[in-house]
Order: sequence, then structure tokens, then C-alpha cells
Amino acid sequence: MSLKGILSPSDIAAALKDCQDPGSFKPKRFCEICGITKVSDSQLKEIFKVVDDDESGYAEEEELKFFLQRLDPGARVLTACETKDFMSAADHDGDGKIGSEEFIEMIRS
Ligand SMILES: [Ca+2]
Repeated sequence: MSLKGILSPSDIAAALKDCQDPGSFKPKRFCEICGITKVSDSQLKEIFKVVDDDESGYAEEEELKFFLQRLDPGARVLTACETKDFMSAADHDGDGKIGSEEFIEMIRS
């Protein structure tokens, strides 16, 4: 499964460029620039599946860390601080992992 069929490569490139400096990644801003906010719920679920690398049904911190690399293997990993901020932005029930519903909620909020 590739995100390239869902998102435009130029939007992905623009979003990655925007947060290329460590510490500058903001989940909502990133999702807006790369077009994730504009896709359908079913496409969001596809995107979530790519993030949920071990197919546990949840995006854990270890997976969020590699969020940018799921979009482009050449991208950087998120810093520990960015990963935690990303988690807390979406983890509404506070269980330390993000379910697909929480992921969609964060994108739509
Ligand atoms: Ca997982």
C-alpha cells in the first residue's frame, strides 16, 4: 500500500520541506499542507494502515516516530518531543496509542 496514490507527491514534498528542521513538525499543519485533511474517511483509514506498521490496529509512539518516512523513505524521523506532541494531539482517551477513529478525529478537528 502506497500513500502516493492518495496524496500528491508535490504536496508531500512541500509538507516535508516545511518541517525539515527537527522540532518544526506540527501534526495539523503538516496534514493540511500534504493534503491529508482533504481525503475521504476511507482514504484516511488507508493512510492509518500505513502508519500502523505492525498492524496492531493502533499507531504507537514507535510508529509515529517514523510517520514522515512512511510518506517518503528519505525523510527524517520525528524527535522524541514531536512524537509525544503528535501522540497527545490525537490520543483522546490517553491510552498511549492512537486508534484509527482517533486518527480521523484529529485530522477532522
Ligand atoms: Ca501499531
